[in-house]
Amino acid sequence: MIPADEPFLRPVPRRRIPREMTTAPVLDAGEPASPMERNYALLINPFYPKDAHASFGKHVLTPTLALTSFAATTPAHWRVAYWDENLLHGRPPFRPMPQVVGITVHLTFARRAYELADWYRVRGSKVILGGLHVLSCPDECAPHADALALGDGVQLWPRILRDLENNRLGVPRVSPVLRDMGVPRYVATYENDYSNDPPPRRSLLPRHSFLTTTSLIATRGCHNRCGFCYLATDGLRMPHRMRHPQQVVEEFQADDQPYGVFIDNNLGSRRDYLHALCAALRPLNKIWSAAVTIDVTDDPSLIRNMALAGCTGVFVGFESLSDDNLVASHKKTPKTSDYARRVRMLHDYGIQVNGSFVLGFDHDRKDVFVRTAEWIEENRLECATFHILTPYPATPLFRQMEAQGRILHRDWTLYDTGHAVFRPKHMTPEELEQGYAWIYHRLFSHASIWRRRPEHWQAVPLYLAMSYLYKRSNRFWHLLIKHDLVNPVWKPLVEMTRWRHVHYRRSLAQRELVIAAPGQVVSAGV
Ligand code: B12
Ligand code: SF4
Repeated sequence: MIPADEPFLRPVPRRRIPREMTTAPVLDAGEPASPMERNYALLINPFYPKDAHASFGKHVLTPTLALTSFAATTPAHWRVAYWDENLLHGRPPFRPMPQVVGITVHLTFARRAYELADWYRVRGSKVILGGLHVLSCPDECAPHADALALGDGVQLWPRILRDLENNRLGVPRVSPVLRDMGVPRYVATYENDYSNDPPPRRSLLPRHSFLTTTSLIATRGCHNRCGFCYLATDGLRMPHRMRHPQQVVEEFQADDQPYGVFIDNNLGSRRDYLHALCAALRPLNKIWSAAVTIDVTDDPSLIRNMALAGCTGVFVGFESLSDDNLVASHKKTPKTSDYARRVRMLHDYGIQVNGSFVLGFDHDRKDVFVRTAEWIEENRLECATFHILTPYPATPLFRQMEAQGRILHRDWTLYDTGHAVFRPKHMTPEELEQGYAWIYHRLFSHASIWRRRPEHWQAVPLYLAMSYLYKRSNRFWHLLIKHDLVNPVWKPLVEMTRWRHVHYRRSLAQRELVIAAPGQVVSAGV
């Protein structure tokens, strides 16, 4: 038993964090413009500061598909380059100057996106901003862009490039465009047939820099509508849409990596689809992980099929262990008293569980941190991810908090789920942050890692290797990222995991219910 007030007894020791993980590379204001290359597009994923409490590994586990998805629609006569500032290779290139710079914007790195946009615009490049934050706060983004992309970039990017080439950026006759404050806004919803989209252009990603370049997305949308989720953002219409399982298989094969990560909001949103996808993935003999809601365990045959198809881990948004919190946030989910049984079912099929928990809901009191940590340890969750409740702008949660006068500020940089940006009901913002720091500290401690070891001793050594690499090696991660060694260092472990899993699947195919877990190395997701 952990004493209920432990999180508040003494502050968690501050972790040393390399400057490169907290501070964006400098953009030299005195740098003159280089000559411009026509038909050259540079796509940028801006820098964001890393949270020292969590693992740096997650930043190179799952490359975002924001840029590669629409890069696939670039006409052949354009050259495209990709720059992720989080790979620690310095600031994005500028010699030659790109004709167009496309930047993806999330609220946590909006400020950096604007700095980059302003820097390139002053030197003659046309800057297009797109992404979640552009959709929720277009007026804020407009002064930093030559055009905004609101919604699905796959539909908008080729139109924008065509208009740009014809010097007609934002001329309504050519594209469905809204003009406002002088900045054209290109608008597209996500209601189209997703299976018509081309595969993302993963070849743009530096292969050595990521644990795997195979981020996959099979479906869009989610059957839930949780009030705190970005899917509840005003203006975001994302009905559930699927790619054909065969398309997913082809993408997985084409990228030629042993491990894939599904970044779908909820791969289990439609169970019949997930059954079909598993049947298609099974012959590949690859391994993968995905985010699902815990109700996938309503259907044990689905869990079995996931395991047979190579699923080694799931990222489950439990969000809270309080039914009251879940009801208040409109999450359709089984009773929390049944979570433990459901976790066990996943474990019985050799599937690791990375639980995601939101802290600071209105029914959370100061004991939430200890209760959550104890539950995670009791149920041996291999991994857990914590988020301070964050009211994203333009969501029902934001409006509610604003109406109640509980929003503390609008410094989006701190809307990173590691800071309290609102006044919680039953504790102070400082206590919420202290509890958040404590729970990560607790879950990354030697004692907690040991407590959560798998029940089957054969799986323990690999579990420990994975846990120590992922959770206790931030200094090591920093060097791996900086020196492009992430993939070479992890590849043998990933291959070993895949090899073990293929053997495990063969024995599972013979049995109805599994007793022994195979002991994976690869963590279950972000
Ligand atoms: C992969 C991922 C990550 C990766 C990579 C992040 C990165 N920026 O490099 C990792 C694991 C590191 C990560 C970390 C975090 N993430 Co994250 N992540 C995702 C995830 C699962 C997939 C993103 C993706 O590829 N989507 C698919 C692409 C195709 O969609 P898209 O980005 O919207 O892009 C489309 C359009 O917006 C548009 N578009 C986008 N950019 C541009 C640019 C131009 C020029 C144009 C024309 C169009 C365009 O075109 C695209 C195609 O239609 C999403 C959830 C999701 N399923 O989207 C969460 C998500 C983006 N993450 C989220 C959060 C909160 C975080 C963290 C803060 C969590 C944490 N506490 O650590 C951190 C911080 C990182 C950060 N500041 O970005 C939230 C963001 C909420 C919000 N309103 O901003 C999301 C939505 C998850 C959620 N359900 O809440 N994340
Ligand atoms: S279940 Fe997850 S993805 Fe779906 S709406 Fe809720 S938080 Fe968003």
